[in-house]
Amino acid sequence: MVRAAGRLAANLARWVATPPPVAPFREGAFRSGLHDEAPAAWLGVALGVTFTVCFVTGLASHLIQNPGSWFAWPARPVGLYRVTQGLHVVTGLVSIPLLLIKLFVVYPHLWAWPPVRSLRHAVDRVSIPALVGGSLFLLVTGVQNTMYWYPWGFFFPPAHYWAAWITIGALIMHIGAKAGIVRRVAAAREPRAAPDLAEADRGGLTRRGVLGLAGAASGLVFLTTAGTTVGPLQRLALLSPRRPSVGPQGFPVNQPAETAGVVQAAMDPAFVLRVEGNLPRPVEFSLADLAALPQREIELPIACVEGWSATARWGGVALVDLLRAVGAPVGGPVFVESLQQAGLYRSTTLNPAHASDPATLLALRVGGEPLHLDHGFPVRLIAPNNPGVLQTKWVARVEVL
Ligand SMILES: Nc1nc2c(c(=O)[nH]1)N[C@H]1C(S)=C(S)[C@@H](COP(=O)(O)O)O[C@H]1N2
Ligand SMILES: [Mo]
Repeated sequence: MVRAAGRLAANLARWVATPPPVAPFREGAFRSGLHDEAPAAWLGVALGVTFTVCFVTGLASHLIQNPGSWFAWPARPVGLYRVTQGLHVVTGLVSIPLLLIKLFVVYPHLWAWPPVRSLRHAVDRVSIPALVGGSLFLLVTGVQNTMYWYPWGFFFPPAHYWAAWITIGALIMHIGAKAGIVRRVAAAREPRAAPDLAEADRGGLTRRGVLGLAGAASGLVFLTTAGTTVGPLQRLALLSPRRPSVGPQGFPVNQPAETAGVVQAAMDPAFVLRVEGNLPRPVEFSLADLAALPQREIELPIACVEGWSATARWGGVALVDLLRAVGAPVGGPVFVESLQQAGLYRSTTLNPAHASDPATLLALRVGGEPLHLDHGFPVRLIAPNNPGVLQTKWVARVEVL
């Protein structure tokens, strides 16, 4: 009995010590110096930075759209969301070539033998499927979202949001397991030049070369996508589905009036905007009534969650002026609802900061002209530092909460 157990233990030890005789497990199966820890470490550092920025900005966007009682997104600076969401989309896109090259550099480790060397190694190996699977899921669904391409059955925002938590948890475990390697690589000033030269002699890519390739590929992705929000780069934005100046009145449309099913109601000459809730009595405003109220003109960006953003000069009635005109208190939240009958973005609740900011408009004009039907004619909401999804178009009802 004891001897049988001893034999079993010895066999097990031998099995663990000897790699299986098939190719990927064999010692020296991957000879390229590119699968070295130095390129893996530097790519890891770059991905650590892009993923962290992408996660924090994504979390901000999620909280703005789903605020808890403890979270209030400010109305100033007016272009903050434009910057955070632009960073979210661009860091995500730039991560794609970095991640693909990193996976190429490190995949031989999948066949490391023995499969588990230590507790730290075990923790790292458990985190890898979550990290790789989560990252690929986030990058693929994120790109599809920017293209309005929803081939899957699930709803994008919660799936993307929860996958981000899983991925970032796995990333923290991964950083814990690999921090030592990164420190070692960063400390070695002249990272073993000789094998690098040998690689170059054979005409292959060097370790420096693979990092250069990663830098060039992510730089190219940056240059061909950032123009969706960075105006001067617009002409280079070949890979972006939206350019900030292309659309009616010089900026894009996410949801046209036709698909929102509002054409008739929006064009109805009997259109009125109803204001009700916490005020002496409900009041209805025709377009002529709205035009008779004090008018303001203000330059504000519109910044969509999908990354595009554009600045326009909006004109109309400030929400605070409207509230004062009907005798409603200023300083509380305000609910704004569209003519649109169905759809997730048919209404929004402005938090007190946005509702009381004098730049928050019920816009009637853009660039000096009446709004295009697809931009929300006759009345749309435009608030400073507010994500595009919350800038309700075809506004028909304002409720003071
Ligand atoms: N009623 C309504 N308002 C809406 C939407 C919508 O689907 N329905 N889409 C929002 C989104 S996602 C964005 S980015 C902006 C875009 O405004 P634009 O079409 O004028 O550029 O409108 C917002 N307002
Ligand atoms: Mo949007």
